[in-house]
Amino acid sequence: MVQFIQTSDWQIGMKGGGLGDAGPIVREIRIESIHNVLKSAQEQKVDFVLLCGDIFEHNMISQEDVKKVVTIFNQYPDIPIYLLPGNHDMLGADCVYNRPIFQRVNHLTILRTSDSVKVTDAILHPCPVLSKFTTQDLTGTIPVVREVDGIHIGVAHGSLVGKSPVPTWEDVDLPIDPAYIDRTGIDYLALGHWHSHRTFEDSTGIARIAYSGTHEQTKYDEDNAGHCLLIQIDGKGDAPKIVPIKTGQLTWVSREFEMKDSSSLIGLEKYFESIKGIDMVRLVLYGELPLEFKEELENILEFQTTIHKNLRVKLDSLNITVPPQLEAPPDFGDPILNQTEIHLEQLLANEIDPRERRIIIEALAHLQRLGKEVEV
Ligand SMILES: [Mn+2]
Repeated sequence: MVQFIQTSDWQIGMKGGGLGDAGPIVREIRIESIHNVLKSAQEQKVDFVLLCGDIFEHNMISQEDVKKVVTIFNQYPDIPIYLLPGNHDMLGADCVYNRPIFQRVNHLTILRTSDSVKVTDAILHPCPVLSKFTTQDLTGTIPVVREVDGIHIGVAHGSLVGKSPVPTWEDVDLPIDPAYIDRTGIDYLALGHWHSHRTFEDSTGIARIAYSGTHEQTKYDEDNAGHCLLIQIDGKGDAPKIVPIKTGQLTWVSREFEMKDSSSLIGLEKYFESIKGIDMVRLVLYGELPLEFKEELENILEFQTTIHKNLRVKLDSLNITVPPQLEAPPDFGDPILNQTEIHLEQLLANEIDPRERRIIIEALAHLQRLGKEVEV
């Protein structure tokens, strides 16, 4: 019997581009959540932990971040760790794992070659990434082991060809043939690279391939991220037991919200009330909102930035409509303001690009506000 924790894609040192002020918070939490992975290993008393690549975001990672990760490894000295480099922390002259600090971690083994490694009742078959642009099947080095004793586990980092839910780069990048299980007779293939947890069956319908996904979600469009896997295989040929364990701390939500009129603001506030515990919020507002409610919308959104760690709002598809009173310009009692008003109205009448229109409408709104102040 063999029992282990599978994890991958920690992407330590990730910039978190587009997350604004939350970038540094997300970076620190990614490091903290490593504890959730290794604590699970400790609690479950597993034989080892398997890291399936992209532990670091890149090989030029700061030594400070490296030391943070090694410090955590050292807090779990009884757990053997087997680490397969991926495409972000790829093997080569500048590989992060060439740094001397890693040679001193006694319970850490870097899987640098495709030589098999025996660990308790299991035989690991590592498939290290040697080129980011490889078109050859990464698992091609795994021997046929159908008649060989022991529980055989392939360890790789790449994309199962044809299994990506959407046809994206993930489908062709670092290819892995899903039929390899059937060809080689290995018991299980542990994969990294995709950030979502996924399992795949062999030709007999037994799930023998799994991505753990990243231990802590990295961006808005990932689903089922933030886990490690507890894998148990009782004996050669037995169906692996694959149990996801939650390790991620941050909660994410991404949603589109339609604005119809001013009552939509009440709906928006209710929605925010329902997601107040969520850390990371991405909102796409679309539809129409009368100009006079734009400031209230801005106030709502500004307040929400104090509730969530990150609030990203896209307003490109929201059409701010001009109320009738703007079309009949008021007399500001000031010739320059009046002239500006007429000029902006003319610009608006001739402009069809919605983005440009929004800028002109905003200018008109500011002008009206300014006009009122002048009156006072
Ligand atoms: Mn990768």
